[in-house]
Amino acid sequence: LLDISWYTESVGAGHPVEILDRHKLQEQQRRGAEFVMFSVPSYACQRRTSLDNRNAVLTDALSLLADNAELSGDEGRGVAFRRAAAVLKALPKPVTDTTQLRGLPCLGEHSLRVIKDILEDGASDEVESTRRSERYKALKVLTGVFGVGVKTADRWIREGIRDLQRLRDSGPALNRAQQAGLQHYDDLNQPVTRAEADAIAEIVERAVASVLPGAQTTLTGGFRRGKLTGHDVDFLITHPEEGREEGLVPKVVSWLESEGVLLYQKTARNSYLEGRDGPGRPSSSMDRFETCFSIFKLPREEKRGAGQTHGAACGPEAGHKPWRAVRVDLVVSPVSQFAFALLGWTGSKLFERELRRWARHEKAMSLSSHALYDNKQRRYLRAASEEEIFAHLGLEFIPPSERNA
Ligand code: DCT
Ligand code: MG
Repeated sequence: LLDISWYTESVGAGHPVEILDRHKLQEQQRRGAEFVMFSVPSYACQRRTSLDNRNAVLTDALSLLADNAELSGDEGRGVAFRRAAAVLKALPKPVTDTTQLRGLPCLGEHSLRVIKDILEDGASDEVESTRRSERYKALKVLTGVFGVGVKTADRWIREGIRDLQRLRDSGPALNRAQQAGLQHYDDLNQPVTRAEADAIAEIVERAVASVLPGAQTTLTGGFRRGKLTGHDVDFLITHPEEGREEGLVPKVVSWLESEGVLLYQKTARNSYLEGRDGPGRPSSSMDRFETCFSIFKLPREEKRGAGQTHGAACGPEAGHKPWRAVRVDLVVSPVSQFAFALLGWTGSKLFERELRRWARHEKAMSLSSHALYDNKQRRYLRAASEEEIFAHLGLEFIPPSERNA
């Protein structure tokens, strides 16, 4: 018997429950099988979730149902499936029997049924029929176009547009982002590798260093969590002197454009100085940083290293163009907000959501990518590092590589 009372010493309001199912245990022990009971705290930000997922078959299935719920506009159900998947991602061993899951948080009836079906039958009918459904497939393809959200995809489907060929042929009005998304569809749906992320980082660092010496560029998003691939590359840029970072994005964009690096870009000015609600409580969940959402033209590996960024210089060879399109997000933060921005942009998305939920419900605080506000003390809590933010929140520090919830 391996009793993993995992994380029971964890801080805060996690309520680990350990239930021993004696009959099951005895039976399993008689058969010589290893039977493990699991126990985890309820918020993902109280747990360590590495990339070493022992329950990928189950979490893939639940993630597909989460995707489907989100694509159907049901965010609540989507989050429920994501939370369930995140609990399984945090388990140190593969689940072999649903009785091992008794007492675990966030596993609703629906998720448990799916898990049970997969453990007992090898597959869940619901998951497989969703995977095969025409509507799900069409929504996946259409929202796979950069710039296309669920509402647009849904409207197109109602107009009879279900695939890229129809989208190209029937020619509905596309905005600039969607045009670029359609044009570079294949590239943008091919995972970005760590080597490509590093090559992009080099370009971004050169751009930033030449327009604002002393500015610092940090790789964030999934790559900061140690992922080997991503759907884009995320950067956070700051300068040690408050205010010097202002207006940096347009300068970086000009530099990148003059080097022929950009296939598409949309910049936004910062807006955290506007409004009367203060930086900790933005009216929407959107960040208010200076940002650039872009598509880079990255020379293929064999073409890199020669300082060659004008990919057009090498003609397409037998259908193999010498560059590829990569989504890149640049975010600029004043140094006073840097720790919050870093925490907010490192993800995972669920980890971020759980941090904010923990702050609100357990600590009466409002956390954003800009600040942390204590609703009881009615003041902002400053932090110069991620560690300080976790400390303010009464949470054990979780390093980026263990925020893969
Ligand atoms: N983020 C967030 N809320 C959003 C958008 C982003 O909290 N609405 C945070 C969480 C992750 C980070 O920003 C970067 O976002 P993505 O690039 O979408 O996520 P990722 O973890 O980097 O995933 P991928 O590896 O696929 O790029
Ligand atoms: Mg990313």
